[in-house]
Amino acid sequence: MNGARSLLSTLVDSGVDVCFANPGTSEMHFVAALDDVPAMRGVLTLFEGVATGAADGYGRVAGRPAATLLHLGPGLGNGLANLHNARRARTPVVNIVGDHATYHTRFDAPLESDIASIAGAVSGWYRSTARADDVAADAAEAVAAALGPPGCVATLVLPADASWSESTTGPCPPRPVGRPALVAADTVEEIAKALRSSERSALLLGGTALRAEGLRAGSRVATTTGATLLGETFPANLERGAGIPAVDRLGYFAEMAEAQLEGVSHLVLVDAKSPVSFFAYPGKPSDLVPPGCTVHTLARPGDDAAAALDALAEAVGAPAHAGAPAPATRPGRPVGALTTESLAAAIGATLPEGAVVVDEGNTAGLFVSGATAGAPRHDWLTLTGGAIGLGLPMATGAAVAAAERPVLCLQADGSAMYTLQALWTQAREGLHVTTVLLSNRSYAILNIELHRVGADAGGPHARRLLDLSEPDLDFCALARGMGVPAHRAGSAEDLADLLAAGFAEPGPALVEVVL
Ligand SMILES: Cc1ncc(C[n+]2csc(CCOP(=O)(O)OP(=O)(O)O)c2C)c(N)n1
Ligand SMILES: [Mg+2]
Repeated sequence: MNGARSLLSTLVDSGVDVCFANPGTSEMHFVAALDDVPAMRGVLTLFEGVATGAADGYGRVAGRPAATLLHLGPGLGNGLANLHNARRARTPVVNIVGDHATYHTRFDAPLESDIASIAGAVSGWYRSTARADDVAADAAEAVAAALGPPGCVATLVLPADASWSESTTGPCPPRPVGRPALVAADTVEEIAKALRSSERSALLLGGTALRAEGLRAGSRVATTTGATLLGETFPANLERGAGIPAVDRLGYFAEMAEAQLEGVSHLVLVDAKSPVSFFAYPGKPSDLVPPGCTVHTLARPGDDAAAALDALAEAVGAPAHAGAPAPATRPGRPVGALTTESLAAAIGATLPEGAVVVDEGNTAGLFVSGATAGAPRHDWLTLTGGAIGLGLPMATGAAVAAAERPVLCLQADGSAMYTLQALWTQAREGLHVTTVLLSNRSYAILNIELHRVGADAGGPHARRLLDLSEPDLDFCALARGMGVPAHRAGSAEDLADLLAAGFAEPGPALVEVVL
């Protein structure tokens, strides 16, 4: 058995059985070993940003890592933006980066590059394997590191000679996986005391606290104490819909978040960061904690946030059935012209039970969250790190992780063009993803930001850099060219029909909405 085969077997034994790959010469033994270890599903992506975004989506939905296979520093670099989003989401990912054979490094061949520096920007764990005999143990360690908790991107560099040389050790058994830490009782008691005071308080839930269990406990605390229940702006995987308590997510624009936090004297962080403005704006604060507000940390990343919230609910004397689950209400099927409101209603009217919603809808998707608040239970995955070009890849990975669930990808046009070739992988793998392509033919948010940062209104040269017309992108033609059936919705009722068909039929579909 060579190093590559010992690596694949170890990954599979450790629960990593999907690899989103874009290989090169240094990875050929890994590729060849896929036929020796058929339990590993290799999924070809046509750009590394698709591989890494898919691994992020997979990890967020499956709760365990997928592997990537990337080609030296340049391949890893191509995948960096979506690894950045994965790092922010604390998604478990095992990055396998092929490298030159160890003895080849000193010749400084063209693809020789500083992999460690590139990986350092996103990796919570990093190792370059020295020998074939080390590959399996390193891989088992990488999986355990990726799982955390909290999850992280673990990068294992695999030199070609470690891959092709004989492994005398063979595969390595899985490493024990860490468990979420329990929050100390006195931390809970101290926060309960603050919440029992007459001052205004808010709970800010993020990360793992945004699953149903944490939301139920958080809602019990909020309804009992009068605290406001808030969620972070860009959750990794928010569980929502009928029967699950809703959270108001903090607004993206600082003034919206400031209004939500106004007058709060106690802010309790639950696996969430203290709120800051997404960008700096001249003359505006970066720190969004109101003056005089005390920030308490109930749970940090890696802590058992749901258990901490449960303990807090008990400590404030919340009855078991306190809490405010979202009622089952959905908009009627809309008719008439397609607008940001009517497209949201079409989605709200049709979203099926158990859907995974991947939200890179940006400005045109603004109303979809509200229109789906009472839809059947679903998951909501967002752009955690603000690096656009995640939606289509993340939907791809989510659909691989949950083949039995429909995936809705809300995809803004500008962001779509970064990683459009994810559609080809969806077609090839037969993935059940329905993409709503929101074509406003603009970097609309940047037109808003242009004013907000205090830059000039923008002359024709400035506007040309924020405009996506001339030529208009034909997303139906682009999708069909990659094997994905596509239609342009002509009206709101048309969109509702196309969505219902997309959700009902297996395989990918794209619906273009021109706004
Ligand atoms: C990797 C990366 N490159 C560039 C940007 C800057 N950026 C933020 S939003 C945006 C345009 C988004 O346009 P689109 O996806 O069409 O959404 P819209 O604003 O039109 O709703 C750009 C280029 C970014 N956030 N991330
Ligand atoms: Mg746009």
